[in-house]
Formats: sequence, structure tokens, C-alpha cells
Amino acid sequence: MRFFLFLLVFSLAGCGSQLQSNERPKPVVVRKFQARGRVEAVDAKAGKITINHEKIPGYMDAMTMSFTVDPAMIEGLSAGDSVSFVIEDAAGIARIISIQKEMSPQKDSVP
Ligand SMILES: [Cu+2]
Repeated sequence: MRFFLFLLVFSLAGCGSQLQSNERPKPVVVRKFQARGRVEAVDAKAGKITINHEKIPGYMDAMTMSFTVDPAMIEGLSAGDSVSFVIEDAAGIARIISIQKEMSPQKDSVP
């Protein structure tokens, strides 16, 4: 009887996974978002950067928040810099995977 139950459960589980693929154990979902903002604080030792970022469609409203980042990526950045960056979100845990300083239009237009 136990063996029969095992078979029954096993076959139901197999059936379910075919019919409802979204109920199988999910691999970690990794999403990437392009964003822009202004640096508020840099803590290179801790690998943290605080950015007042613009709205990121489909992800977050505009806000000031701290991100985890490879310290080497934020060398040379300081508070007040305009930056564009890429956030990688892995199952809700966000970190910056690339970041660069943006030249302001005013500065660019100065000869
Ligand atoms: Cu945010």
C-alpha cells in the first residue's frame, strides 16, 4: 500500500510539473536594469554606494538608496557625481554590476 501511494504521489507530481511549469522549483531569476542617478555617498571600503536614482521602470520608483558594488568600480566616484549604472537583481538582492560617471550637458558644451 505504501508503495502504491508513493507511485501515486510520484506520478501526480510528474503530471503537475508538466502541466504547471510555474510550480516547479524555480532557478534564481536574475534581472538587469539600466538606471541613472546622483551619487550621495561612497564607501569604497565597504563596497557600498548611495545613489539618489531616477525611477527605474518595472523595478523601483525614484529614491535614495545604498547599493552593493565592487569597490574597484567606484574608485574615482564621489558625492555629487551624475552616474549611469546597471543593477543586477538576483531573487530580490540588488547590486551594481557596472557604473560610469556621466558628464553633465553643461560641461560638455563648454569648449
Ligand atoms: Cu531604489
